[in-house]
Amino acid sequence: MKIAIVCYPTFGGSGVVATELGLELARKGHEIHFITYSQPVRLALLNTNVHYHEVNVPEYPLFHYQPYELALSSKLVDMVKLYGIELLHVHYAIPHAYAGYMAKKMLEDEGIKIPMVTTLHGTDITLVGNHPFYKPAVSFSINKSDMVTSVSQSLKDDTYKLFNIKKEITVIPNFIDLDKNKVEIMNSCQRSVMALPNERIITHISNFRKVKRIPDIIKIFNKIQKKIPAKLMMVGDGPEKAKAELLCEKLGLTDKVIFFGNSNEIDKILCYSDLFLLPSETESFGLAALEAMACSVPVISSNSGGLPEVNIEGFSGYLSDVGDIDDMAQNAIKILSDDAILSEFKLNARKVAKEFDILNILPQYEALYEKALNSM
Ligand code: GMT
Repeated sequence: MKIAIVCYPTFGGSGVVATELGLELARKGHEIHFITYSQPVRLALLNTNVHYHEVNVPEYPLFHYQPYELALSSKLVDMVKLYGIELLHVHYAIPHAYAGYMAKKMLEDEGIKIPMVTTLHGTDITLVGNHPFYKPAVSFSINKSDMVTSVSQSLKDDTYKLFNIKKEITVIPNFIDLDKNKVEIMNSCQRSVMALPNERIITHISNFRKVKRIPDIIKIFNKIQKKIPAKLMMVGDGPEKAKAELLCEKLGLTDKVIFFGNSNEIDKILCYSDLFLLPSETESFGLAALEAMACSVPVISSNSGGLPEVNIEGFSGYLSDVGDIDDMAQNAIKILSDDAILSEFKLNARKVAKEFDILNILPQYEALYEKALNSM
């Protein structure tokens, strides 16, 4: 199949999922065209099956806001015609499904029919999309998609609850490539550079937005390190980072907390981590938790959104109510204070991650694409 993938190219989980999906489809022989405003961060090498087309929005003083959706829909039309693309897979209802629908209509005018699959990732439903300014556009874009998927059952339920959706939504969970560089990374694991042998290493990875409850992470760590020698690795960048650095200073934690900024090599940090913290306000899936579990790192998380579908209570980690930092710290200490318990949780985390192996999930997307093509 010739498939166009439209996504946010940044460090967020949706961009990672879209990129890894495209790369795996390309390995299976499909021709993949990434269409976005900059090259997706996890898209390293292009080849005959992997193409990247940049959407440029010409600056013009008349436009107070530059019209990205307009440029994207025109680019989609051009690329579909030039490469004979058969299907659009857009990640996020707004603005991607919105622009995709316009492209479909323009192509229809020229006698070209092309199906559009929309994957919902969360922010377009639970955070931004639910805002009255966007709600009609989100409902419209979902209802006009040929096929709709969501990354968790929780997100599917929320979508039906919050919007007037007439389309069937298929749950296809996020996935992980379990074998990627595993041996090489484990062999070059630099634990001794990061912490003393008796210290546990705790990690958090995100875009440091408010929804991630960054101060909770610092406060949980503060409680843990009073009982167990530990270091905290904070990976990523975003609006809450400066505040987090100040909080660490206030609590006297600066020599125990390392802020890495954005990283393309999170596997190398996760390989020496003992515990992952994700106390988010809401999380449609929690891809970062799955990435940690794939590296045998147990997870202490909130129980919001799709997290209970990924992190299994008392097995791969523990889940607490949003904001319950005492419970999260206690659970972390329970896992970290005993070598045997920690080893068991590490094994379990990897076991759960195996259920989300890309090899199990990819055929579900392929089957959906076939169905979408046959429906035209
Ligand atoms: O979590 C973020 O802030 C980034 C956002 C994104 O669009 O990349 O993540 C959303 O999509 C991910 C991939 O499907 C999910 O794993 C995240 O849970 C979801 N974030 C939220 O629901 C807040």
